[in-house]
Amino acid sequence: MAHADQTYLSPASLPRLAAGVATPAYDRGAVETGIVHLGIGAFHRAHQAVYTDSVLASGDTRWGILGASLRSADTRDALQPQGGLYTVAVRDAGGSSYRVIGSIGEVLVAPEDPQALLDAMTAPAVRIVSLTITEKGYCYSPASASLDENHPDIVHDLAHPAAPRSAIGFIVEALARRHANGTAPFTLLSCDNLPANGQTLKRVVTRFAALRDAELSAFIRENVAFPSTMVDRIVPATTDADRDAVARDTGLADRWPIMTEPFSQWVVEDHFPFGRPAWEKAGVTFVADVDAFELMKLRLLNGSHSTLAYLGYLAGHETVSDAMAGEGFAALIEQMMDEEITPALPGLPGFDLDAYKRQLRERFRNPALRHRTWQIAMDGSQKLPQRLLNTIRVRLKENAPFDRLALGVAGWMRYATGTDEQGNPIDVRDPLAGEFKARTAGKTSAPALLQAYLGMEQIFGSDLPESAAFRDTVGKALAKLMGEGAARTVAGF
Ligand code: CS2
Repeated sequence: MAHADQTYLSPASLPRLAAGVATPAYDRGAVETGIVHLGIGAFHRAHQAVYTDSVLASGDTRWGILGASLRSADTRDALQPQGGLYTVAVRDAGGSSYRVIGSIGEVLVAPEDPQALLDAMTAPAVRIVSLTITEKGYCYSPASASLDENHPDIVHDLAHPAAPRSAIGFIVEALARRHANGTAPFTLLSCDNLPANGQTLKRVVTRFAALRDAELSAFIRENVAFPSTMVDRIVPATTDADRDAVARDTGLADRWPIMTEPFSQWVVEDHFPFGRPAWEKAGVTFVADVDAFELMKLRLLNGSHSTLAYLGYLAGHETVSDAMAGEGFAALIEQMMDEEITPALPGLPGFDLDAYKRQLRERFRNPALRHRTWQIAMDGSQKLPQRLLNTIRVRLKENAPFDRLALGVAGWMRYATGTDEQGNPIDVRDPLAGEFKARTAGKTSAPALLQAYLGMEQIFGSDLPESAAFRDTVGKALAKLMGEGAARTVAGF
């Protein structure tokens, strides 16, 4: 932790930063709020806020970000005393470099004052509402990606539209108010790791709106743009040791600095009828259709990440780079990428996929990141379909083998039982954790466990449980994992 006598980062203390730390090269006082961002967590602060900081520095000050947390006050409490400023530490084996970001102004905590967030979202100068609310924030069923109308927040927001809890409730109420006032709508920019994230957001938003008012839903369908995006940057949770390192290296303490890697990528569909920042100046790629990029990233990066997380955790590896160094892991991931995922991807003409995959494995090996397997293991129920199961569906259709993908799925099944290979409890964080517990209680054999999980249609749909090839392949992997343990299974694969 920072010491009491340390000076904290703030607009007034900026001149005391160590030489070499980049700072906002623009007048923050002149910045207008053009973007409201829902879900102002570490990923947003390492990614979209950094690109936007560069646009502000290029002289276009219309695109300041107002951030909102939909749950906890942590980020606001950390950033407010710093005037919104925070440090981004970029780390790899060669060391760390630092940059102070100034694109975020105010941060609101939605549950404290939903009205204040709705006011911000109805301001005419706001042209974009962006989101990093994680998979579960979409209040949908992961297998079908359609609105879960029984979700408690959705039920609440339909009953109390003027005081919403969910991102979907805030978006629809803000659009309704803008429509009623004659203010043009905003563009909705999903930056979460979902396939066709713009289309998915449109589906849940218009469905929710239809449950309120058919005319409103039709208005949104016809007038609101939902460009899809592919976002990529690895951002491990910040630790107290990280805070100490930032204070030591930059000369100023930061209540919540962000740790990340040198790599960053953002591919966006260029559909912003009400204007957008010139993010291309900051390295963003604008395309007509992002699907192929998104599937490539979700299946190769996130599919491998989740596989490393479950099997790595079970084998006793604390971080992704530790897991990559474990016997058999790097080979498993490489073969999974080359033999099982690549043939199931749509083509990306002119794109060097081999270089992309090599770079991914290098990124996983980054020894300076300390990205915990436990962190990536969170919310598996929401991640499995787009990361592993959809690839398996393609392989099944082609009668092609998918043993490594199946081992990843089996790793999740074993992990989600909540007990590790030494009999110690696992802290399983997942909106469906209670259901895993209830379904798997007392089941000790692989076939019984498999049967218990396959009953969860919101994860597996109805097609996979009916596929004999799926049941056999995942069942075999699970039996091996339970018999030999993860380390030996991976080493011998
Ligand atoms: C990770 C992602 O935690 C996770 O589930 O797989 O956050 C991953 O680090 C990012 O998608 C990288 O862009």
